[in-house]
Amino acid sequence: MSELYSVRMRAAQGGPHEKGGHHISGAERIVKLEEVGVIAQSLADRALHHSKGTADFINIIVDLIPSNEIIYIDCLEVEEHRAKTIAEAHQLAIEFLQGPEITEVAIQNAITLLKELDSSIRGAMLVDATTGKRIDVGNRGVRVSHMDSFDSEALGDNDHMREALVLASKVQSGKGIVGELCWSDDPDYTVGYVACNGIYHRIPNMKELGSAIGGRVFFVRSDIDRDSIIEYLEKTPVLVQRRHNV
Ligand code: PML
Ligand code: MG
Repeated sequence: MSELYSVRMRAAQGGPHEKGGHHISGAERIVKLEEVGVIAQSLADRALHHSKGTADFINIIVDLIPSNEIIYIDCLEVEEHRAKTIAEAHQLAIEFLQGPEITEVAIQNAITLLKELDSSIRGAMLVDATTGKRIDVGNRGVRVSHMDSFDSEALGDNDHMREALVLASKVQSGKGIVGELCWSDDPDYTVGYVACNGIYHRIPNMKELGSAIGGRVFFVRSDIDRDSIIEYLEKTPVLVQRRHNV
């Protein structure tokens, strides 16, 4: 196989994120050398034509991934659900997540943390699955990165879902992570999901149409090695492989 490159984009409005800019978009791919230019262009276009506004800061990083560092993991199975209201959607999320590993208190805290964000954070919050306490340090959140799927067309033609499914599969493969809750920060996109026990539960109406407040919570065991899980999620290159029933 020819060499692979990670191409990562993050975009903000009002300057760079680290100087107070407001997060607009982030996305990434792992591609062959000859695809790098086209992919970088399409990621820049995405940041310049986004429902959250036009980015005035776009950072695109390209770097080589040594093939011996890549880990191959299975894609989660997808289950589609129906919910007519936000209350119904959140009730479903609670039912899917709750179990021996994740307490109702932790889930309620996670929902509150997501609802009470005053603007979307680019990274995900880590929450203790027993106590519900947030355990990541600072406000940046954990930025899951270095992932893609070469089966991505088979994962569907909805960009939101395809990228979320790849990310959720990487997250669930992390040692000590037992679940995830997510809804989008894109104002025109209200579908969210819950990932746990090898399943990606897609749930409509997870938030108000028009709201730009969204994000992710990862539920983790109390004895997790926080630094090494963050290192895995942010740095280890992962390719997600589709299982036959996805
Ligand atoms: C995001 O846009 O950042 C989150 C996307 C959630 C995707 C849910 C789905 O459609 O499956
Ligand atoms: Mg978004």
